[in-house]
Amino acid sequence: MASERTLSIIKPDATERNLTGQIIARLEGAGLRVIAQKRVWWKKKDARKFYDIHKDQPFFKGLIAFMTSGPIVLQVLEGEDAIAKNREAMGATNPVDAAPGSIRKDFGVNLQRNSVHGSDSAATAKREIALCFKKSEIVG
Ligand code: IDP
Ligand code: MG
Repeated sequence: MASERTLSIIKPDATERNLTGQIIARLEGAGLRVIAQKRVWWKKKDARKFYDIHKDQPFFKGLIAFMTSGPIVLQVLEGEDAIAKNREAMGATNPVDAAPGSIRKDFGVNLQRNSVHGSDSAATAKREIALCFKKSEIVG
């Protein structure tokens, strides 16, 4: 598997509890390199655009409220098989189902407040990176 890039987000529940550094350490420990990073506070329109794929889900409104409730850290991660590696480091969507030692198991609060986002496919990663970063902000 060649080197890949993926979009990662440290969500408001994690920035609020000052877990940014601990989460970055987990990602680096999993073999991922942070090649772009910025802390932002999304407006509703930013969150709605990013999560457009979920717009018809019953949890959409709550997700948008949560993702705009505080600062988040957007990152581009690079590495061999980065998309799958990141998803593995994150753990399952619901922290109660996440594997021991995963970020969501150790830091997630509940199904919504699950500390991190990671792109789920190459196509999604491309779209999400382009939405969140200018090319000049990514230094690989
Ligand atoms: P993922 O983040 O593991 O890819 P998705 O199904 O893409 O999971 O859902 C996006 C985000 O929406 C989740 O990470 C979580 O924050 C939230 N979410 C997903 N399903 C539910 C739900 O049933 N209730 C509340 N929030 C949910
Ligand atoms: Mg997803």
